Amino acid sequence: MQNIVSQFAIRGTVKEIKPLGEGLINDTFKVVTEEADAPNYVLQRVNTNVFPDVDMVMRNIKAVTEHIRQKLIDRGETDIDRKVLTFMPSKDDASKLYVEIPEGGASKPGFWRMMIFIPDAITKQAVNPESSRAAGKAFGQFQAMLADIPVELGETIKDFHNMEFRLEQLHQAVKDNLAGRADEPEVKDMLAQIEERAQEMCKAERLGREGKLPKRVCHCDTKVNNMMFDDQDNVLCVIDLDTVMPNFIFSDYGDFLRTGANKVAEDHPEMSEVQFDIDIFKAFTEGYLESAKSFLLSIEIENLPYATALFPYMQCVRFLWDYLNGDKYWKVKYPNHNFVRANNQLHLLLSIEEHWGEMKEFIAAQL
Ligand code: GN1
Ligand code: MG
Repeated sequence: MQNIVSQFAIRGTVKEIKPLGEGLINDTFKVVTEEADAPNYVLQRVNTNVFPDVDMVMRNIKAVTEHIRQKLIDRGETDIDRKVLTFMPSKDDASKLYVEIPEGGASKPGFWRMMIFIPDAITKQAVNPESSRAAGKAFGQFQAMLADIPVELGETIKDFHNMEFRLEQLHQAVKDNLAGRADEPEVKDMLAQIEERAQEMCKAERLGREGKLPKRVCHCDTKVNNMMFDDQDNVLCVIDLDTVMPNFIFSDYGDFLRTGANKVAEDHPEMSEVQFDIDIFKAFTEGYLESAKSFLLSIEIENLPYATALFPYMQCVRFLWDYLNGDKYWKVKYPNHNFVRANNQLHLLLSIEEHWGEMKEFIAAQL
């Protein structure tokens, strides 16, 4: 790994390289440097099964981080290296933010990148109403800052949050039945619950086709733990930028609530404890609308309760798809881990459905 690091234009001498974080997709390490005045770094191997076009991913990230950096400078912000990610260029080509390393026996090389490690910052697995409000504001600002990005971003995972496509994938997985799990009674029950809601949940794609709903630059993975906070609970920046791409704004709003407003973790196995936290919903919505109201259309705002339901639904479909395919996409810790995750998301959806009226009223009152 020393050798990989040496291919980037970084400052300082490497003292130590150790695993970092709990990402389910990429492999992540912390690179500690000797010198007190040199930053530490994050080193990451990009999962090319999930992100086949690393060059596109890194071009998107370059455009996004440079655009945000310029906005922060224009606003007179200080401490900018903690407020936007800084990716390190390759030594061979300063315009390239990754290196390719041949891997013994593999047909494709490994793709690696490095970024500055943000000091004195934490990620959270759970939020309280106050940090949710801050997160809502930050994701709204993230979208607002990127509204005038001058380049068209690529779709790094095709049809990533396309509900119609995710349902087709699930139907295919049921047919293929690769892991022999499609006939389990719990799976059949879950499939029935999914089908009942399929039409309603594909509303965004329909509105998009009718030209009523725009795509905007979104983060598309706004889980609670993809945001860094300082020790005062202020949001520093948004991380995990691989999925930044044009999408319906429901993606960022809905995926945050899917994780932040679940009273337990997304793989918590005790279903009676999976509950939607309406206080988190309210705080996050207030923060989000505060920074996003100025550019959102009323059709986007009206459908925020739909977005809240959509993401647990979509994640249920995706986890079940992976379970049926034999756990090829997400790392699992035990054999039915993906089924537990899917069931957890379904229970979150059921709890959200009980709050439908309250969510609608709350949003109407913000306008
Ligand atoms: C993945 O990479 P990570 O762990 O932040 C996934 C998200 C899912 C999430 C579920 C590229 O996110 O879409 O919501 O797992 N990212 C990708 O935990 O598939
Ligand atoms: Mg993450």
